[in-house]
Amino acid sequence: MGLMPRILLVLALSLSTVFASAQSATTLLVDVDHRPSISLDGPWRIIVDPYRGGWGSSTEVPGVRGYAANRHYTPGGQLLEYDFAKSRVLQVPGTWNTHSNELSYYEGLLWYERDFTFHRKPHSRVFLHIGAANYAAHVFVNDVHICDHEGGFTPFDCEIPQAVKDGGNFVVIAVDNRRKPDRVPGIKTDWWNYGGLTRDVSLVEVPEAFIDDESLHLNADGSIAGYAHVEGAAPGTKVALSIPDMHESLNATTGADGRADFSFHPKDLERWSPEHPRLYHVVFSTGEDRLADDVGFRTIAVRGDEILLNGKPIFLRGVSIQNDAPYRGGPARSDADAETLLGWAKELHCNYARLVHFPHDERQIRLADKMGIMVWSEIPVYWGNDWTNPHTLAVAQQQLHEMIRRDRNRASVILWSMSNETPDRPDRTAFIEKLVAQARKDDPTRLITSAFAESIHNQTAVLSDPLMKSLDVIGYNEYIGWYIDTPSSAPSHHFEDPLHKPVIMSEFGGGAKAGMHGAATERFTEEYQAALYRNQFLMFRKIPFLRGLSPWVLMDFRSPTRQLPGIQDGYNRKGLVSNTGEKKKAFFVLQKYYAGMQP
Ligand code: GCB
Repeated sequence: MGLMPRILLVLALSLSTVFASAQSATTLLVDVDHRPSISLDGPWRIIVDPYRGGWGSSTEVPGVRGYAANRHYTPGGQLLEYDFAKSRVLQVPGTWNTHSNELSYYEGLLWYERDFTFHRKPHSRVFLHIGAANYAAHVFVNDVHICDHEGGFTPFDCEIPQAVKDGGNFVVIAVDNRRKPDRVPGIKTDWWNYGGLTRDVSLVEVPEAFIDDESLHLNADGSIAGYAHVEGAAPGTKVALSIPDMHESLNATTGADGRADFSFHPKDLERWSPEHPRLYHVVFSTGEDRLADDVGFRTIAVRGDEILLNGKPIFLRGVSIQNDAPYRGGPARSDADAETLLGWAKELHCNYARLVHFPHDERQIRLADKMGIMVWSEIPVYWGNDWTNPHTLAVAQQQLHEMIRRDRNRASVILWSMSNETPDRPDRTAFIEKLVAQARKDDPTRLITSAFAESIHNQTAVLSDPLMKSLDVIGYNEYIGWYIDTPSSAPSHHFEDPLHKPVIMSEFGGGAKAGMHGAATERFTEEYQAALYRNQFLMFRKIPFLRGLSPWVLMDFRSPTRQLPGIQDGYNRKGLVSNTGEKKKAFFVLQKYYAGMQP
């Protein structure tokens, strides 16, 4: 066959292939942990695809020779230039960047495939729940394109309408983690861009009418209010709510919007707090569907420059936590990872953690609820973003929406953060103010914040970024003693808060290589880092509106921009603990400081 007929044949085959048009995935299911599901975690087959040939067409739409079809090579069969069944294996959840040296720096397209058996119940709906795929995902079941999703750190659900069969099935997911200016985050970050299906993947089957969203919170007047949203229900559908430990059983009916609203005054409520992280088992039910959750009840508010938990002023004794996994590396994704990270925070006597710079694994937030650690949760609007690009804004808004929807029932979460260290310019301010407005609408019960980069002149910091006026709490990152000035200069610095809002020192710190000792003036020694912390504490005494601290950072984490040989070797070394679990001197300095601050 000549070249021309072959091209025509491929074209004809491509056109004859029928693809359901892919809807963009929207997060639908909340509280998936409390639903029966079929885990698709474990070994998946992968094909690394830097030249993007897996689409099987010149456009990024799957063609007949594309990997989505999951065909198998046979010597006498049709030409095929891939075969998942013969390809290497990668564990899900996980990342390809820690799979092998060859993939350590890989940023691009990679295809995952896995077979599964399924027996569908009558009158059900089936969703593929993906805890997180960094960064863009294109999902196919039995060669039907079921959805696309953008944003690397939040869950999404793709409905599998007809494609799933009784018996054997396969799912192919193309994940693409190229950094691009219009993505969120943009091109430059101080963390590793771990690509892949980084969190759990499961199949969730629900009845035709099911609870896709629910929420309960405590109001300032002592009442509890909330709702369950029933997808696929006619108006007037009954929904029951039961909270056995409160001896509460209530009924409500759905309105035209599918929501059944609840409101009641609990008797003898034990409020959630770090000292007493009480959670109540709550159960919503409607028709054949039942959804349980474990929920704490507390209020969070600001009064002038104070933060009030349950009406009383609090100080946030915290630490910043990146999502790297202790010991193993790669993204944190297991109960053990969450227990180690938050366990160290508890050892430090923390009552708060800043989880940066993107929504962390849901397990960490659920554990924070149980351990009594208040949480700052953030979307990756970070450093430079494409402030005037509507697509970029839409992607940031989607990540904000998905974060709030996933974690809005966690009492531990007190702060939604819109951004970190963004430049003071009008288009940035307009961009983030849109996010603030959305967060207030999606969740009027929490405080809104952002972290700002230091802006210090003549040892004076005036908190005057125009974005600050839209926020409830100001986060300030300062690196006095590391990027600017010397550690011992800290106490002579002066802070002004013209807006009279509560301020959290959302970052401060310096690098130290675990086990490296020397003079307190020698950078990267444990002694330098410890001295830096001691000097910061002297400075904090003179900031009357300071309401919390989250030093940078709990544990050393991988970052491609940290290249000092023998010291950094690809890690940001500002951890209080090394990535292999060694506690540095500054860990104990902070521990003692926080011990002295406990109520
Ligand atoms: C910052 C950033 C954080 C960096 C840190 C550092 O201000 O918010 O993402 O990792 O400084 O180590 O420089």
